[in-house]
Amino acid sequence: MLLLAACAGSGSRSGAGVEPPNIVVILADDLGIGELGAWGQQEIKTPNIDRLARDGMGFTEFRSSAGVCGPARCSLMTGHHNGTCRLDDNDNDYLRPEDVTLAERLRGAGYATGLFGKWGLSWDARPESWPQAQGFDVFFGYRDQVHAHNFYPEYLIDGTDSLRTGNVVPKPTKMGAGQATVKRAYAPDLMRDRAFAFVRANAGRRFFLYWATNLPHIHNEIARTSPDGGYETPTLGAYADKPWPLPKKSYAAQVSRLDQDVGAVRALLDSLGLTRKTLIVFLSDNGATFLKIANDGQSDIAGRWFNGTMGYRGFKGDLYDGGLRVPGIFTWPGVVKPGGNYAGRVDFTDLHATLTQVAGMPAPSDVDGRSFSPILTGRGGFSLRPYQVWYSPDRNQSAVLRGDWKAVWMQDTMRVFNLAQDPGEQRDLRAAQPAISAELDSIRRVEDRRLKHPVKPQ
Ligand SMILES: [Ca+2]
Repeated sequence: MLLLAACAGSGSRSGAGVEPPNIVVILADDLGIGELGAWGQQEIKTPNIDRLARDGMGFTEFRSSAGVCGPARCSLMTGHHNGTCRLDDNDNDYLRPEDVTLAERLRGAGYATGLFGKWGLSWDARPESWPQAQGFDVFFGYRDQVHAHNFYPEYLIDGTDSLRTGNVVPKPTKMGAGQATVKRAYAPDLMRDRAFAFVRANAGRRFFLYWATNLPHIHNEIARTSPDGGYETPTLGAYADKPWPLPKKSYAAQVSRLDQDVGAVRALLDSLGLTRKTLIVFLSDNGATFLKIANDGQSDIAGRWFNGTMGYRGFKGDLYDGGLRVPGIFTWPGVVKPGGNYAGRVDFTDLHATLTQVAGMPAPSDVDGRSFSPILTGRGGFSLRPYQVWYSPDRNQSAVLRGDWKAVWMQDTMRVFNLAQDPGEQRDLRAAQPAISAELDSIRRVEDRRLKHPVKPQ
């Protein structure tokens, strides 16, 4: 890092001298950072993701841009923080033609672009917000995030059409969610097959694979009634004989299934000779879930089963770090140094600029995020954002992080924490640190004036 710091300001085209790679973004859904062996997990086995981390760089201060999936994905795609994104909460808006997505930037640089899995940034009545209108050549999966709760849906979206799966959902709820009584096809299998076909078809040119799996998300609608507690998995695998309640076994099996998919895509890239030509990014969209599972034998919060938040405060949906801290792994053999860690603070907001620059283009200046591509390539200068900011109007929360100081507003109560001394955000120092509190408050007021969806006066 000293070397990089010395180079800071020496130029923005960090990609110069490095052939732009294929880009594979694997985005897990509600996976807790503590549920990976690479972050200390002992009970769930994730050997492939752990190996991916060893072969590349793990970020120790990677955060989502939101506590829930829609605004996180919006920041990833458009490079704005979740207060200035088109969506600042799930489904409260949809992408417009004037929104420039990462897929559009990469397609402009000659990449084939494919999305497999969950989109979550459109309304069905607004085709201009669908993946094909937002930069993706190929799309297969769920356009709607509620549809993606169902791992055995009756249909998946195939381009602008739909594919019948053979599953039977007798009482479908919103957007094809509901519980299947006939389970013929597991959506993660179908999406993996299509993702791999996309890689094979584009092996001879540069491609961007956005693999936004719904693993290991819970099936919200049946979470409180189904014997499996809502985690839909075709096999319990290595966990079948564990002395755990069924939903806990099912959840572990889902995480391991995700891990197998990561191993499988690496094997595919190896077989095609693309390993050194491909950057793999592994992320989760938000922290471990807050849901209590009725049939877990103890009715505990699922995100606690495997210490999914690693002791950070809160869960998915919160702007405390339990909702925001996610794994960030960047692996590009021959370019990204293996086994490295990076402790700088970045979040999903920075991915659009970073991956645009990795693809050989100048980092865009019309976004909130900053490129950290030089951290990956070791070339060029960079500077991180001076502060990070989060909003969640649905939950009446916001947060600002600057240096080691983080302010969290919940229901208009401001609390201030020093993350270096108190990573669990337990000791409110607002009264003890009036100058710092005032500075954080002034940052939020500046960002309040930029909000895409201004907060209504109370
Ligand atoms: Ca999620």
